[in-house]
Amino acid sequence: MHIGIIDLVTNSAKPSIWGRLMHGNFAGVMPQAVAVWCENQGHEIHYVCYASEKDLPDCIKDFDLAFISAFTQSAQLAYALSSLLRSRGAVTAVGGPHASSYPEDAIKYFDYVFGITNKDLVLDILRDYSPHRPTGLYIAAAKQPSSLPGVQQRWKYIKKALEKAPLIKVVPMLSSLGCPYSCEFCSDSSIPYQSLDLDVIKEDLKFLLTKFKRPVVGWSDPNFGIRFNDIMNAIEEAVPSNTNKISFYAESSLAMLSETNVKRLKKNGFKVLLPGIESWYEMGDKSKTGSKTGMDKVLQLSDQVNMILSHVPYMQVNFIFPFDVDRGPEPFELSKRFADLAPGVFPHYSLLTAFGRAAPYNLQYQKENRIIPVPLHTLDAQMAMNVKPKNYSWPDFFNHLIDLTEYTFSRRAFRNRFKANESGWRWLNWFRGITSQGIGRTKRIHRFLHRFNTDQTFRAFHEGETTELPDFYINWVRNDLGVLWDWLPEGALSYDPNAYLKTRDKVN
Ligand code: B12
Ligand code: SF4
Repeated sequence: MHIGIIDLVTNSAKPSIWGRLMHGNFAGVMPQAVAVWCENQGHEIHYVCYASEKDLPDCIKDFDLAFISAFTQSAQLAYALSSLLRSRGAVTAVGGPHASSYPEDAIKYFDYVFGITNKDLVLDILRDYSPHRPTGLYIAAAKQPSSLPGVQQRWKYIKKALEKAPLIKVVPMLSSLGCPYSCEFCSDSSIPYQSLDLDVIKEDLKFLLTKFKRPVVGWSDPNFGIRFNDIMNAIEEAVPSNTNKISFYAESSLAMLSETNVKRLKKNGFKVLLPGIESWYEMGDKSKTGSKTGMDKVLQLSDQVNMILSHVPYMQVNFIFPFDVDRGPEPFELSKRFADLAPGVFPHYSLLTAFGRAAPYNLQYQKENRIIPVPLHTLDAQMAMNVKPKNYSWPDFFNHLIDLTEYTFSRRAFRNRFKANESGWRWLNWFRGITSQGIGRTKRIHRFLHRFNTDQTFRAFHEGETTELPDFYINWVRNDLGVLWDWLPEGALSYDPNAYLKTRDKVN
């Protein structure tokens, strides 16, 4: 068979400067793993990392079967692409965060929708890939795969994706799946933690040293380093310590980042750490702050983060607003104090988003009738938000967010960050700060807030008084889809925001 594997790493036909430089580094491990599994069965594979509209001609081939990998923010792009590929005779399948979060919507536009996926599930489809229309088939394995193809096996696909990353090339690797913590908003809160084969990881690291002078590896683990000593021993066996031959990036929890562990990370070439604080009032277990909340938590974590930054040159810390415990200006003011006390960190603010059935807690929001059906495409956790805040009016919330973002991307904050960072890294923070990751985002949120204040229908939609989609959202999707807008199936901008509550475990 001629099989297409398309990884949608953006949802935009024309991405920002940051996106143009970085999108090639956002390619997922799973689409590449699926490519390896199909190739090993003797099929002809065409892998595409879709990073902008320029890649579209590469996606439109005469496939027998096409797998599309999509985050929810790429849902409409995936639906449009599926309808275009189906018109050329392909059977289509979707996998990735969107398929796991909104399977009941995705089955309207794909023949197959993959939840948790392993090799057997993919091979089953290769044996019988008959079309399922108008309603697709949702399929999911009982548990996460126990192994996945390593870098050597995925190499030709990794190489192809990295052609889209002109500046820094980050190779995606995984050392574990799932997580032992259970943060209410997270898709991994109910997925048990498991390590992947350390021997494969060692071989992969040695292999990478033959491919790049100084490889950069980004660990895609939901929470890297849970079995800290095991993974460090494996890295040390493959790459001699203190040589900085490979640079590593990882998302891990602060609970794991004690000074002893951080020193070992430094020795092994870890350059970028991205822990989540998420909330000043909750999730104390993963930051080892226990029952400490508010300013006590700010003081403890700013100390810890400064300690980490004295060993590892770059840190982004992730926050989510507004949790149901958040109320008034305090959570935002606490984040400002944190920025003052830990000026070297790049703060990343995500908006509370209930991605369909991704996390069990989403049922609660659905029960409370608080989910607003903003188009899936706009769910990037950056500007549009689909959970009605519990203790804020919409304008109130966005005013607080703007105030915080302006504070942490003010001239003063830029200066402080610049001074607190190591030489080369300070420019990365400066650059991120002036793009859509910092000041650029503030401007966009301002425009968004302006709508709440001036457009009655926009406000009514967010208050749940009407389900009629404001033109603002329609235009947003149309602009981003580019020429694929014409292929978006009718009705594909709307969906049932409470489908999880209605169907629970059943999708088909
Ligand atoms: C690593 C990671 C990233 C990396 C790498 C992304 C990538 N391309 O894989 C980076 C940093 C680039 C990233 C970026 C973003 N991320 Co992210 N990220 C994660 C993280 C931490 C781990 C995901 C992972 O790789 N797990 C390992 C894989 C093997 O397991 P899995 O995800 O469970 O996948 C299983 C199935 O879904 C299936 N599957 C997965 N992909 C595919 C593909 C095919 C073809 C098939 C058949 C099956 C299949 O098989 C897997 C094994 O069972 C999760 C959080 C988490 N705790 O899971 C968030 C998460 C996936 N990210 C999320 C978001 C929102 C984003 C951003 C929008 C953030 C932002 N505002 O910029 C961007 C979007 C980037 C994009 N490509 O569009 C959300 C997605 C929710 C959703 N429904 O869309 C998550 C779930 C976090 C959350 N809020 O809960 N992310
Ligand atoms: S620690 Fe991270 S990966 Fe684990 S459940 Fe919490 S947010 Fe998810």
